[in-house]
Amino acid sequence: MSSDGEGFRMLPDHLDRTRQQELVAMVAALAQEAPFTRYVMPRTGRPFSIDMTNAGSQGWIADRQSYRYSPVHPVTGRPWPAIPALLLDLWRGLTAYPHDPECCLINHYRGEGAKLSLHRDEDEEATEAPILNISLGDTAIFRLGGPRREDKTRSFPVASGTIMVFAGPSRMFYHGVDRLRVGSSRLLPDGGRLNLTLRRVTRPAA
Ligand SMILES: O=C(O)CCC(=O)C(=O)O
Repeated sequence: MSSDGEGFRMLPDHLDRTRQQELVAMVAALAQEAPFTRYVMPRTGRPFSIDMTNAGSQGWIADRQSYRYSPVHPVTGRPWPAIPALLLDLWRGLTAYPHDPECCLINHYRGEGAKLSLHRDEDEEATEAPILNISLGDTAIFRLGGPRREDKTRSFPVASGTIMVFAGPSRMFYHGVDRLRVGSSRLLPDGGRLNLTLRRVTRPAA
């Protein structure tokens, strides 16, 4: 495990191969209920280079209007499937946060050209809650900065089975994915990478 004193923890190999396979199968089942969608960015309408879906009472969506949370899938209009117990157990075991997450955003990086530009997760009310990040499949070159966009950034590889926790100050740090090391893992039947982030969206009642 590595920890940077700013609330960021990285746990390589936290998930063994069997657990990773279990999570991949779980995502496939969730995607039957809530299909992966290619969102577009507000205003420009430019498509993301990755596909997304969600589990939970809240799902993160993007369209020409805004980035926001929605209780229903933007295409099917149905509520998102529940967050599986396995993921809730990871959250409860690895974060000290006393309330469950409400969203599991699932990103599918299919291969070459798939990336996520530097951004902060700031559409949640409960920004005091950590974010738990799970990587499956191809290694990502992850970029982590500081609280301001202009802060210095560093990049490092994040392999399948790694969990990262962004708590404390690091919760609001800029971050993104530069690219994949395409073909570095055989976990996903068609290659690529899945990333799951567990998020608390609403602020729990006092
Ligand atoms: O794919 C990743 O590891 C980063 C995901 C992320 O930053 C996000 O979903 O906001």
